[in-house]
Amino acid sequence: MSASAVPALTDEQRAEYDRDGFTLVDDVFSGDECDEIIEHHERAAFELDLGRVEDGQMKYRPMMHLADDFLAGVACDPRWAGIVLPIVGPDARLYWEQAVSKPPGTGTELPWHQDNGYTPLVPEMYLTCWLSLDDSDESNGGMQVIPGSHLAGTLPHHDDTDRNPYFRVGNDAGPEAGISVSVTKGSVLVFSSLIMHRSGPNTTTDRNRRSWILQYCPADARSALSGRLVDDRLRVAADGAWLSEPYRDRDIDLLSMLANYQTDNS
Ligand SMILES: O=C(O)CCC(=O)C(=O)O
Repeated sequence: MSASAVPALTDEQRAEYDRDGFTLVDDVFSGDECDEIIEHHERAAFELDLGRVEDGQMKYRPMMHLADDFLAGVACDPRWAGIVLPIVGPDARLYWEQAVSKPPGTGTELPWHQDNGYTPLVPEMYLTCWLSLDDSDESNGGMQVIPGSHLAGTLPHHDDTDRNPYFRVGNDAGPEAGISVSVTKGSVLVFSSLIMHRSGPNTTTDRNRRSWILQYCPADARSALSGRLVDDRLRVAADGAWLSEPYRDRDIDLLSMLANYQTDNS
């Protein structure tokens, strides 16, 4: 995948991110690039169907870059530099990535939560880049956010055992507590790990809603649960430079990675 430069966040986008906890960056990847990414997602060896069967389940695929060099390349593409460096700082890692697919008719909703309520770090503020692989809006299960909710810090999350043990809930309010953000194919909703967000059902009969969620954290971030450095994650930036050859400081620790996929604040 050849890199075409994406300008750094504008002053306006940066101010919006600080104030509201999110901003939108249009056209980071082309439609063809998104289709290629989708093809690779669909080859993932590991996937989960989340939600109740009777509601229509969504597909969830975590950490595919560990087994797919193409996806690792996209996750570390220099186009992320202009988004990641101004917010995360000069030394950054790819902390987590996952794909969520909601085909037409998927009734399963992802409840209000903060990303740091699922994959907690110290510092608690890191960056999520939600790449839309289809045009997404409220009708096909697009993203909703509560502007400014990142300012409250990490809130307690509880399991949503009625609907699915994998879901954790940080706010029991209804969808009307937030706003819907439409994101075109190839554009990126950039948001804080502390913003409360959710996604609703795909009520359409003919529009897929697929996303790839990539999270970047400071290079010296630690697991909030073990206290251990997450230096087994790919280092993508050092001293303000985006690295052409990302590296890990130690081998990926899959057990501790999975152990961190929960919170101790329920
Ligand atoms: O893509 C979605 O539907 C929601 C993703 C999300 O909320 C998350 O990854 O934290």
